[in-house]
Amino acid sequence: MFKKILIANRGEIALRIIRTCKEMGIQTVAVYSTADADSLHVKFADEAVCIGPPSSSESYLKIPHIIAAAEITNADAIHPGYGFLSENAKFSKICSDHGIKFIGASPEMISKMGDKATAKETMKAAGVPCVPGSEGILKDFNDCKKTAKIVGYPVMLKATAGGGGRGMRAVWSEEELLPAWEGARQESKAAFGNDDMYMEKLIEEPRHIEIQIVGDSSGKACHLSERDCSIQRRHQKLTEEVPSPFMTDELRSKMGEAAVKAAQFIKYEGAGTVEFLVDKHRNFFFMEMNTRIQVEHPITEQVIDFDLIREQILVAAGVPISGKNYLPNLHSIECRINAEDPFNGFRPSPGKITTLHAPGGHGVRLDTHVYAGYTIPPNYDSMIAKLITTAQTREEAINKMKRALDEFVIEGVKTTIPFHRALMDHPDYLKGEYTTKFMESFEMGVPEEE
Ligand code: MV4
Repeated sequence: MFKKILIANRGEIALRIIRTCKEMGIQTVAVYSTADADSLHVKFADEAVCIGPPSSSESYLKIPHIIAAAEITNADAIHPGYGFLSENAKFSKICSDHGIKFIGASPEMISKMGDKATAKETMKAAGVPCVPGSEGILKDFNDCKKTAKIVGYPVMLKATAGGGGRGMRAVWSEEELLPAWEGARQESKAAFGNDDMYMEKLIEEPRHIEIQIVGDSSGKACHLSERDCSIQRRHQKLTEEVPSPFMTDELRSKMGEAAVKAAQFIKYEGAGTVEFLVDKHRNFFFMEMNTRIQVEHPITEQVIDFDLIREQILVAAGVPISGKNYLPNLHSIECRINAEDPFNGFRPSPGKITTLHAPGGHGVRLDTHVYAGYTIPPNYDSMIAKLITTAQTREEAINKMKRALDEFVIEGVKTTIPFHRALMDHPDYLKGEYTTKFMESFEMGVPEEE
């Protein structure tokens, strides 16, 4: 087992990893930028190394600084968390070249699943349902036009180096195809240095339902049920829940089986997530595979009483998994609390937190790194807390979330707490009737008097 793990991340996920390491008796090393000198992950770790100035590119993304921190502290493993270098094949390779265990996927796996057209062709070969579309990358515009005719409009053009909605265009008719093709390729070239595109039939008003999987070095894999992540704004998840209100036992078993088949086919090691699009007829289609721990992992942990970070560490240390699948027997909801103003286009609202009262009580979990007196730096992602409630039924979990949000006091900065509180009163949300289109029609009321 590892003696010392360096956490190459910040904020709530760094704290989350440090907590599990402490419970496992593993020493921890935090890395931090000068903007995070007062951050809790620095205070909670056994050791801490400053790796650079506030900008991510000069600190949390600076591979030589992170490797140097691991070497001077003699860490034998690195946990990348999510975001930053968590799905960077070069970083995974450099870790193994330095004899440091990367607690995540191999460089080959990251590259394979990171190339979306390759990931899809791999899943097709594994027998996982995929959206009808092009055979891999489109050769040129003629191929694009021909393929669209065969697939039939509307179609979705996607950048193979993209993901998370970047470099993607919905095309409803042939007239729109050329500008969409050129626009998507320019965007993808600029963002990823790669303008290869593939095409899919557009699935209208889909739900985003993902399956958590774990695989080990012996080739065993299992699933830990689904998470419904359909409520997103500009491809940013806002709230997630398990079980999905759209799920049936039959659909869960089919999606779980497909996800495990995918993991076994690619010999996936570690924790991963297979994302699916689900249409209104409950047909499901492979969308993307993520080779990292995800922000929303706590709702899965809550319904099956599991520690996913611990699982990642054990698998990375070569400990075999049991291989049994897990079905949810509770209901859990996560609300992502961001330092943003929901009454002004969710614009970021960094600054000093002057007052903080954290919610608590039975079935309430708060994963956060912030505290009264903490100054939220403007340099990073705006998420400051994840509020998770768990209960026997969806209604009880929603009621608990309402009560917890009403208790949650943060002053000094704007937050999305009022948005989540309004969401918990929205009739369609309460009925569990929502798709990825939900936020297009969601309006915030007027703010309460200060
Ligand atoms: C789609 C789609 C409809 N049809 N593919 C968005 C980001 C990336 N995960 C893929 N996405 C989509 N792919 C086909 N063939 C609709 C989306 C989509 C979406 C998917 C999941 C969650 C939110 C979304 C918001 C807009 C579009």
